[in-house]
Amino acid sequence: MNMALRNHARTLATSALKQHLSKGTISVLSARSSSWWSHVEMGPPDAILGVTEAFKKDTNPNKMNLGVGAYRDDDGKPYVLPSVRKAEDIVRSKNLDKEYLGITGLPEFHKASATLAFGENHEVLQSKRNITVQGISGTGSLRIGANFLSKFYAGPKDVWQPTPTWGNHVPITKHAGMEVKNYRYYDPKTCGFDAAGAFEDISKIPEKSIILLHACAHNPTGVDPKPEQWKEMSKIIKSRNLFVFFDMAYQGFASGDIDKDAAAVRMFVEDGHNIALSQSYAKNMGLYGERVGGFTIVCESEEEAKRVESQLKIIIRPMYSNPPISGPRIASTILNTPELRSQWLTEVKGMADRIISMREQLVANLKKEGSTRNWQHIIDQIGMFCFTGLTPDQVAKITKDFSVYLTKDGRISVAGISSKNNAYLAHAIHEVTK
Ligand code: PGU
Repeated sequence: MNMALRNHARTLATSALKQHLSKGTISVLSARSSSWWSHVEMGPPDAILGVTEAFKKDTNPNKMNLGVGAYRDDDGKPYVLPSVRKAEDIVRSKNLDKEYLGITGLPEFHKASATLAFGENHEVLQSKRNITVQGISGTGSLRIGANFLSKFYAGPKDVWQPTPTWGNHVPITKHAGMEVKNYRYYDPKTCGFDAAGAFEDISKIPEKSIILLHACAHNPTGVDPKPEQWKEMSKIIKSRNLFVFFDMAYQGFASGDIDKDAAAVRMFVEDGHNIALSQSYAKNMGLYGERVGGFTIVCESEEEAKRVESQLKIIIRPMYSNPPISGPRIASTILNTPELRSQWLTEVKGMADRIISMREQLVANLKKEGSTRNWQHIIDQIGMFCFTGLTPDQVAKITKDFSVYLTKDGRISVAGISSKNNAYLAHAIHEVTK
């Protein structure tokens, strides 16, 4: 309804109301005619998912969506892993029912997910001091964790997050009733990890606060600490007695090796941190829309884990009662069937390798375009994303002139590039940066 029409309707409604008032016949109906939601303002589009909405409207045949972190094959098509297809066939052949799961999800998924994170026969698993519940992918798992911490954490309820971090970390934390604080992480001068800045900031975080760490393939920067830098962080974090919450949304995507990518998580547990951990199977199994994830708390003992579990159930029950059943059946079939598991590992490596080769090609193509800028960070950064260093103006220009869509912070999802449009992207980047 346009403004004039709306005003006219309002005038009519007001005069009708006046008539009713004068006749003393005011009815419930006229009270209903005013809107409940007139005060609701139009919100901004989501910083990441909003890019896809804009992309879909573009009619340029050369358009590229490098906004959302979703893997594409070399034809630019969404990729369903063959191991996932096989697992689906196995699940279907069992003719299982679709009864509700328990509040914490599928039991065989819990163990498989925790084993993927910590490694086979890990002490934590053997002493049963972890509680792992199924979450609605990474986001839902983070949210379970945030709600639990908000309710039970005894220290300061500030969650210290890297600058920058995945955009959704902020509202997840705030909606759970906690505050966000930041520590230095990324150095725009080197397009790399600001180790000195991070160490200094972390060493000043008030004792017993909560710190959020990206386990691998940091989003949005693609910059991870080296093993010795992780070790130093673990030491500083221990000395401040901070509670560590790991977000592991890309296990396997950084190096192509699930064990290597879990090294930081395992090192922290080894160093005596009783961590919280969120896992997502969106990327490494390509189960995006199936919403498969896990949330774990490593406790002091089995008995403590039982108590924590009871409270996690109380948190989950009024949110969504119990989680979906199809996705975790697929994931646990892959993880618990040796041949399928090794097929999956090969496929994960294939995805990671294709991303790495897109990085190398992009840098080579930028050189071919005649760009004299230093693009080495495109190769050095890892995982799904590259923090290009494009300014917001350059991002606006590349989208307007070339229909290349990315987030305003200059992040590109390298997984969205193919060998067919790599040169086109290099050309576009060169045109807006030369
Ligand atoms: N944690 C991090 C660090 C992430 O990057 C993402 C996804 C998630 C958690 C949650 O993913 P789930 O799908 O809930 O498992 N980030 C992607 C996907 C789009 C989005 O923002 O949700 C991204 O493009 O940043």
